[in-house]
Amino acid sequence: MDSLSTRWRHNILESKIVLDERGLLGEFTLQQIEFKVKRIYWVYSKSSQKRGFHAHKELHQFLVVLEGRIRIVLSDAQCCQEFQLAPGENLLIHPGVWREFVACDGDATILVLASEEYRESDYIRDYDEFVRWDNEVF
Ligand code: T46
Repeated sequence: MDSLSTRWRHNILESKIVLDERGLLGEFTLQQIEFKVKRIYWVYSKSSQKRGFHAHKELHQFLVVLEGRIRIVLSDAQCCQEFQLAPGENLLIHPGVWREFVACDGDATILVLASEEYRESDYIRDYDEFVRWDNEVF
């Protein structure tokens, strides 16, 4: 399990964004990501629809906003931190934090690079269970 300080090292890593009259091109390199990527998935989120409401026990993620804007709140049993992300602003999320996110200002699409394959047993989807787990592990 990661230490307390590692859990809260949620860096925002910027992508290169090239804008012209045709639209937008974004770029990031895998060197920006500090774990080996085993899975890539994407989420299309309708405006104002809340998603997340879970924590991961082991999973590291690199979240890339492709389109739209999202507001994401990361928390442990004691405190929380809010981020507003638009294309070009990518968020590194470490295990052990509860996350809730919502597309604001219209729909949004995010791409997620993940350190592990999908495993439902890595999720804690009940907040009270998360608080108990948080108190035991950290
Ligand atoms: C996260 C945020 C940012 C799969 O079958 N395979 C997958 O790779 C994933 C990620 C999910 N699923 C299934 C599990 C659920 O039955 O897809 C369904 C929707 O997943 P969930 O409700 O967890 O979706 P979000 O948007 O709340 O959360 C997702 C990720 O699950 C999670 O890891 O951090 O995006």
